[in-house]
Amino acid sequence: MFLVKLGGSIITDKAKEGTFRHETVDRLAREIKKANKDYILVHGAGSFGHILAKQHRLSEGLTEPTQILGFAQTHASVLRLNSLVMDALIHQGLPVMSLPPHAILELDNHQLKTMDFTVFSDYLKRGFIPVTFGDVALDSQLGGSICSGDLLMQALATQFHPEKVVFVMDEDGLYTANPKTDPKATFIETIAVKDIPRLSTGLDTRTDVTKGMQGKLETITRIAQLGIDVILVNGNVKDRVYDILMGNPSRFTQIQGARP
Ligand code: IP8
Repeated sequence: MFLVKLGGSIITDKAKEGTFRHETVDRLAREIKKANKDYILVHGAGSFGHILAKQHRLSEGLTEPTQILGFAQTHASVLRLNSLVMDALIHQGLPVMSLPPHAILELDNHQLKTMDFTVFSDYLKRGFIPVTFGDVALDSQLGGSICSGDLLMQALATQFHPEKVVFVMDEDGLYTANPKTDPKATFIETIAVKDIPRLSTGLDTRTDVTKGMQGKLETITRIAQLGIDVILVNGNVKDRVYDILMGNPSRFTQIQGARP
């Protein structure tokens, strides 16, 4: 099984609230269909989630009554994004079933407390493709907070030990420094998970309540420490996702999972 996350920066325009990247998602859905693997898919919230979540300070927990409506509005917005993604996948003939995180898990101070994994395995067994996404969720310490797609990737990788874990993003992969700000940044094709802490990426400055690239590196490290290889690929370039899924040569970063 392949665990694939379509990042929020690839399926939405992160700078413009509620802007869906139709053509890109349609093409990615075609590539996923063409590769014809077993999948669990996860997608980020992009500008359907992060702007509202930041506005209502949802990652700090629910402390004020006004946040309750903001929480519901954020959920409604990510559901709209999810339904656009589901439409694109269904249109390609992929049998996707949406599993909204807030209904199947609980957090405890931002960490996963409980999650229903059986619904994922039951759908997989019957030939479906489970799809889940960055959402708001109840949190036993904070009342409510944010459940990022990256946290879901980590939980699902731990539970299912997929053959490949793929993060589809708007960069070719990892660089020795932040390529958006440092012209001397060089591209990394392969890196062992133990060498990840030496990278300095610089923080992504766009609105991202779940810590941007720095947070992603923490997630990737935890997944690779399970002994699973993690691949980062640019979803803006045609056929890269298809090639990764097929094992064809392409441009991407592979983080080698810890070897015993
Ligand atoms: O885009 C964040 O999920 P992510 C979810 O995967 C919300 O980090 C609601 C902002």
